[in-house]
Amino acid sequence: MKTRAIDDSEIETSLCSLQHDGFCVLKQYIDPSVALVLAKRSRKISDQLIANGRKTKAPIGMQRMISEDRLVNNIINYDDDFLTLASAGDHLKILIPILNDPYYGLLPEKHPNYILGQANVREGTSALPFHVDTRILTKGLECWSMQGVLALSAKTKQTGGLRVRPGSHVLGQYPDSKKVYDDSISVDLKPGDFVLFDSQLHHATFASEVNFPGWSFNLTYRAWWVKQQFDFCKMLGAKKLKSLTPQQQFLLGACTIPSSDPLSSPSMRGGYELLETV
Ligand SMILES: O=C(O)CCC(=O)C(=O)O
Ligand SMILES: [Fe+2]
Repeated sequence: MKTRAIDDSEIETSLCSLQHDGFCVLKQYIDPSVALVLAKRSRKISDQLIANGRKTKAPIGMQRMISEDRLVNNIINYDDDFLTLASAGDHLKILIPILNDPYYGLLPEKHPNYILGQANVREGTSALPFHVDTRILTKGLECWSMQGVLALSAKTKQTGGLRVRPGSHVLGQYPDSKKVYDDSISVDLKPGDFVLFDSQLHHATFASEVNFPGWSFNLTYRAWWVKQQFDFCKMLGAKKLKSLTPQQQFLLGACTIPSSDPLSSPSMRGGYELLETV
């Protein structure tokens, strides 16, 4: 799965946008034609799961309203291209200064020490009201959770695209989900474009006005010490895990699994040498 290289100067400008606006857009991070293939594949995987009676369980709370949309949680479990996209590629470099624990200490320098929280595909049928995706909010630039939306189809106002309130990531406030904010803007994405944003950025989605709403690959990355929403290592199994690079395995949580051994060290973190035993 080929992603575009992101050089140091683009990392710098992306970090500036993230700091200032709470989001940045990587244009054509994957080839548009590849994105469209992945959109088709998402639809097919969703169809197959539904046909086999394996519908994703709905989220609890406000996000329940998207449970009727076509979505596949943990698409990385069904398709290796999505697994590679979630766990490798230069977008991970942009997140290092934001999500890395500077005191982790057990990995080579400049390797990510944050982990994957979620990796889902969704067809943007219904509108999501303004919300944030963290349970606690920090004021200012402090950030422990980042998200990515990789457009597999065009994502616009018409196709159920994303809207954000630039700068709202520093407010340390929850948005009012009943409000449509005047300072919000639409983040129009072409197939293959990738938006990264702070999970504390006030964001929403439009309701789709067309028969074929846009698909997106929605990713969450979090600091290593945040409880993982899914046990990806168990989900994928040892054989699949071992076929991946140490960095990919780390990202899936393989070096930060809570121990069930009462005698083990309470420091939940480890280096790549732990991978021998997972
Ligand atoms: O599908 C999208 O564009 C983003 C959805 C979203 O904000 C969410 O699931 O929290
Ligand atoms: Fe969200």
